[in-house]
Amino acid sequence: MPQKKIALINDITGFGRCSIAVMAPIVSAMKIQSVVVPTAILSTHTQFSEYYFDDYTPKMRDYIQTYKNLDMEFDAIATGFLGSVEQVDIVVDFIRHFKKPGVFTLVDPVMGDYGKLYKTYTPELSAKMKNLVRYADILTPNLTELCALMDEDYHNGEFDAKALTAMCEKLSAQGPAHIVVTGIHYNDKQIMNFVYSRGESPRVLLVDRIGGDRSGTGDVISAVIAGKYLNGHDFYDSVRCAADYASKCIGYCEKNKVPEHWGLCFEMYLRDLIEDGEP
Ligand code: PXL
Repeated sequence: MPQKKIALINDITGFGRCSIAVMAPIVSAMKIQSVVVPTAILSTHTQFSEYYFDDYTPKMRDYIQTYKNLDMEFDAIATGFLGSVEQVDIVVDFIRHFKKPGVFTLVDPVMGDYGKLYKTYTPELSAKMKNLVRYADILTPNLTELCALMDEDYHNGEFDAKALTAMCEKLSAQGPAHIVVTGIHYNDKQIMNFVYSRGESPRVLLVDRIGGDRSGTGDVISAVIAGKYLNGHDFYDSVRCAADYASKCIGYCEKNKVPEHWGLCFEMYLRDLIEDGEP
């Protein structure tokens, strides 16, 4: 079987274990070839008090053009952190060009956390992100991002299953057949992932809550979902693997007192992601 390829449209951040620095090794562990399309280059992620941010927007069209000229093909496209309004148009164009039948798109609408949008998120960019939803087959928002996409108040993160289902149904009608709302604070001991697939009853996946929230968790989760789904697992199973993996990595970080902004020590468990089969 030819090796599968995934285009990762995301930022390159030097320190802090997020985006491509996390996603590329994770999908590689699952024997998938990653093709990086950078959106920005940062020295650290934006949760640090200081970071260098180089917006890659002006270079992206020329960068992508070579893939078009070379008739490059991908099996999946995963998008993450986007740094400018124009970038969303570039990403939409990329998807329209490369999303042939059978190719799936995972959109991680990286916009914010804990009820707040990131500093790089202008209202224009936030509005634009809503356009991208309709190109997604899989959407992986956290609760903050779900609320931002739906123009809903965050309500201190308190939503019941009925409200979550209603929001997912509305979003799904715009495009994505599969949605997982990640990292919902369920109680003091557990975190909930709300798994919605169109036409099916939503399912809840609870994982033990270990310590505080850690940046980069969403990137680890969306990478595992993309890889597992591309390797033929169904959506729920892909999310379950992702939640278990993230949980294990967080456990290691807590045990070793790794600062919360340093991301997840995903390197420690990469071996667990290796899929059986040749070679
Ligand atoms: O993990 C999400 C993410 C990705 N990329 C950058 C970020 C963040 C979250 O803060 O700052 C640059």
